[in-house]
Amino acid sequence: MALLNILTYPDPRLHKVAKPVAQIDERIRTLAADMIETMYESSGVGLAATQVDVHERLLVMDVSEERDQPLVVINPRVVWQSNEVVVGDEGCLSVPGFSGDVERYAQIHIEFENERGDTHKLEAEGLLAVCVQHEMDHLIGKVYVEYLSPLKRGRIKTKLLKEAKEALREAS
Ligand code: GNR
Ligand code: NI
Repeated sequence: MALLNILTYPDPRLHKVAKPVAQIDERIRTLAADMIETMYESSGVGLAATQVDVHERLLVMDVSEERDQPLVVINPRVVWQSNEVVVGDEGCLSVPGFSGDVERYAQIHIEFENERGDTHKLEAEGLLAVCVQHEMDHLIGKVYVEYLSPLKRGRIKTKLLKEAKEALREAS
């Protein structure tokens, strides 16, 4: 098991489009286990491979209170989404210290493979539905800040760039 480095916005690698996972093998199972460990360590409810600089269609989630129900989602496809939408305040491990309102489908059904290669269907609502959409956005290179106003996004970008520069200066 290993903790992985999470990319921080506005890192350009967060905008890369992930390719399908071609083969569900030990490399993918190890990556998924490391992503789950990293997600728990960071107190996140989800983590997409894009955020750890792996550009393959893989994400992990756990919205349970007890943090004991990790889900590994490989090659997800949306099979149904509700007409109903919800607006909620979202955060992202790649955008530390900020949050903002985003509109999402209230319910969404996806199909995917798990780490053993079995096909599953997930019918999600509530936080799980929001999280699925947030993570699937990461896989197409989209970060939630792109849904915010240019003014708010600009402020976030400037502050995070400044923090990254300060961290570099302190490290030297
Ligand atoms: O931990 C997370 N919390 C969260 C809260 C509201 C909407 C989406 C999320 S996902 C986020 C973890 C993360 O950045 N996943 O990509
Ligand atoms: Ni995120």
